[in-house]
Amino acid sequence: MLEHKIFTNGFKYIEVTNLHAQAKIALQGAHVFEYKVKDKPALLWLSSQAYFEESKAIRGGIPICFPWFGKHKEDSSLPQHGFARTTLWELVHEEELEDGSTHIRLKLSDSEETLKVWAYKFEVYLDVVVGEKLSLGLHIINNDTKAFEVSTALHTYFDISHIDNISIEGLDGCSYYDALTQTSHVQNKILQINSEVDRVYQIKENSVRLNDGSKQIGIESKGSSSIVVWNPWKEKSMAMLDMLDDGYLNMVCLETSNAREDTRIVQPTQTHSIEVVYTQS
Ligand code: TA6
Repeated sequence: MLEHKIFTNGFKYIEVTNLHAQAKIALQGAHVFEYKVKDKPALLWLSSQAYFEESKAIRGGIPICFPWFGKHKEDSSLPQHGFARTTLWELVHEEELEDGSTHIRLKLSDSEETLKVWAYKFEVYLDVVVGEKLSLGLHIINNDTKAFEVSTALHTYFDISHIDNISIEGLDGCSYYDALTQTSHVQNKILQINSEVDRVYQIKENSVRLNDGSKQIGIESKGSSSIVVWNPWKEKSMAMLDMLDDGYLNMVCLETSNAREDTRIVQPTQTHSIEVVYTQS
């Protein structure tokens, strides 16, 4: 079942409820901000202080970074992580699948506003399948006559029991760029987090696992060979108005991306897709 809902300030979202799970997706940003499989804990972390307001990014869930990840390369006055997460998308398809999952498709295309900050004609579709697993596919189509460069991320915030309890597997031997020190390194063991982390890993296999005590989250990706790991730690949490001071203790971002060396060029008429499937056990 799919319901169109609206907060009192007019902010619109879709609520999906089916045999397997429940999810909430904001039309602004095509932003999945809740997903919960029946009888399992919530997969996504959502800040209790998150803004659900026009033109503001939601702190938590799955922000979509497009057409650039992080700061704009040439113009730092442009919005961090691009405009997709603060722009209204359109729901173009909804379907109940045979296995009881729900497929939702949202669309964003160039407009007078986007052309002012990114001079390309494009269409982007986000396919979301809400089922026992959560799948996302971001399909970027170049409708322009010139090639464009994109860096993207599915900037997923995972809900965790405590930052001290987690480990991240699948990064061993991978090179990473540390955005805090602006230096490059190689990961040489399972990653555990005990201070601020902001890294872009170039991954070797499209499979990463987040262990949280007895809970495990599998992250299987396609069309991506980079993953961003982020936890703001205490000082930066305190500086963010849309996050509690100790919010960092219960979240970690593992972001299937096309970042840094994994930035992509999309030729006219071509499509680039980046996909991820999250499983919980
Ligand atoms: O993905 C990590 C990162 O780029 C960090 O540098 C950090 O600033 C974070 O994203 C959140 O960005 P935001 O613009 O949502 O505050």
